[in-house]
Amino acid sequence: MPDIVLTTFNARYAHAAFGLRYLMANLGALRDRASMVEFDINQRPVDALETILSHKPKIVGVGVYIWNAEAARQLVAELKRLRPDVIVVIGGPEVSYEVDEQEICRLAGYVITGEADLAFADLCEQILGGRRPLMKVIAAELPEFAAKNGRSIVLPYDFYTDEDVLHRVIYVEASRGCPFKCEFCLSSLDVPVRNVPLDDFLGHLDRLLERGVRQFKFVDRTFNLNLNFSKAIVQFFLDRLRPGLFLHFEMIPDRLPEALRELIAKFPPGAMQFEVGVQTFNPEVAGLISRRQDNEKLAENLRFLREQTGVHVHADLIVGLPGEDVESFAAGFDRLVSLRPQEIQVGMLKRLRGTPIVRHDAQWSMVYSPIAPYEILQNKLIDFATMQRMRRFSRFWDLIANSGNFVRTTPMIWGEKSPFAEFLRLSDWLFTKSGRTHAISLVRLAELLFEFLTELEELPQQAVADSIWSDYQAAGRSDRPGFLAPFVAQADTRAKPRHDLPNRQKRHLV
Ligand code: B12
Ligand code: SF4
Repeated sequence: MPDIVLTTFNARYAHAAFGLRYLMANLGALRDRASMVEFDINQRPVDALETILSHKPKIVGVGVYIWNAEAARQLVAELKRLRPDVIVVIGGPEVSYEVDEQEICRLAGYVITGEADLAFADLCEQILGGRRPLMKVIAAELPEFAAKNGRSIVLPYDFYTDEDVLHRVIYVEASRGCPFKCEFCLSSLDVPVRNVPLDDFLGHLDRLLERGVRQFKFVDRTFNLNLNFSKAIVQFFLDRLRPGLFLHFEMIPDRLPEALRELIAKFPPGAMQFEVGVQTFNPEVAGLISRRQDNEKLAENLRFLREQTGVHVHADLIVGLPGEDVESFAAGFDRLVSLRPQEIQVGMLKRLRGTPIVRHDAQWSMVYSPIAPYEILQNKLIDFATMQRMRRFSRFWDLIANSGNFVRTTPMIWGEKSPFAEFLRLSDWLFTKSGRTHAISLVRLAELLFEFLTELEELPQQAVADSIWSDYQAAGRSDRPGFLAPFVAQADTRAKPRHDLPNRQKRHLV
């Protein structure tokens, strides 16, 4: 029976807990006395507790994040009721700030703030050695990847199990930290950027490839910060191109030097995905939230990616930033649509614990939900009712445009007009019609889209039907929906889908 159980609730089963694997890998001599049990937020905390207690642990370490704040609180509360003798150690971004304000921190025996790769091992050693520290809140010293003196972080990749390799996203990390200071982001509080030891890291990537991993998600905040480093990693994969290889990177959008461009352009369509944080195109708003961004360079880079590479671009915009009204957001959205990223994530601003965005609360009358993920409810420029419309806009954009289910039909929604204005009109209409933003089947959505485009936008029925039918088949379906029967033949003209890519990306490719 292990003395230490490390646990967390992931956002979904497919997301493995990378942080816990770091903690396991760095337990040193205690590694054999520890085990890791993971859950996802769709599982009941009480059932998770039963599994955890069946291991009869002395110490339970819980990873607390914005997506599991409530589940983790319940787990710890019930655990302490049942087994007050078990020592609970919590850590993770959600409990690294505002510690005094959180019930889970009051309930836990210890809270380790920051990067606990080494600090968790030290604490366990003290506790199990009968030397319990008096201080409840422990600020982890910044661990190093290649320390000249003292301990270095051990990379955790051997802790991905065969089940992880088969069924889950494999997270990898080439660097930690971010040099930028965007006030809404937790990474703005991070300390200097540190690279992992390259050779060791590439050796691990090689072994993961050998074990069958094809999809790698880099969690680096700014993958393209250090050119030589990012080039070496991209070149590594280029030398090992194989069917199904899929690499996800988060990029700073205004930095794509020629040398990196050349390498990226060599990857086949769909093999790379870039998450590009645009957030706002309004320079005054960007200034207010301390975000440095060259909009012209960003646009040029996006154009390059879309015109000269097969990269799948996922770009982010935020609704509700201080100083940004709907008109300004609309202008930014339209500008982004014209740059043709495959996906635009319209994210609602969140007040993450510890982030300096709160300095705008009074001046811009920011009102956030007190419940995780702490989304904006209204501000001085966008009232609650309008914010709700924007939330629905975001959801419907995800269902229709980002999903890749309506690649050809989506641009018909605005034609020559403003994509924002027309999509907002559709979003308002869809909500009036269906009364919901979730649990709408694809066929129903296609039918509603047909009705909107032909009756409200007055587009020719045949053209809209052809477009929807072609999108429907491109998504790999052949059952002709009833509402299309008067317009299209039952013929199966499905394109052969690529089986080696994630679904959404695959649909955008067809
Ligand atoms: C992967 C990821 C996700 C995955 C989920 C992963 C999972 N396992 O379920 C997905 C994509 C679903 C996701 C979603 C979101 N995410 Co996210 N995500 C990440 C990301 C990119 C990587 C996390 C990671 O593995 N990091 C590497 C490891 C080594 O670091 P770590 O996890 O922080 O672990 C260290 C410490 O936290 C600590 N620690 C961790 N566990 C434990 C346990 C114990 C016992 C102890 C002592 C210490 C400890 O020690 C670890 C080692 O140093 C981070 C950014 C980043 N690079 O960290 C954001 C991040 C965690 N996400 C964040 C946010 C805001 C979100 C979203 C709200 C974003 C959005 N716009 O919707 C959503 C939440 C959705 C929801 N349902 O509410 C914030 C964190 C906010 C918070 N307080 O938790 C981060 C930090 C991004 C940021 N810069 O702001 N995310
Ligand atoms: S938004 Fe991106 S660039 Fe800005 S602080 Fe966060 S990780 Fe860094």
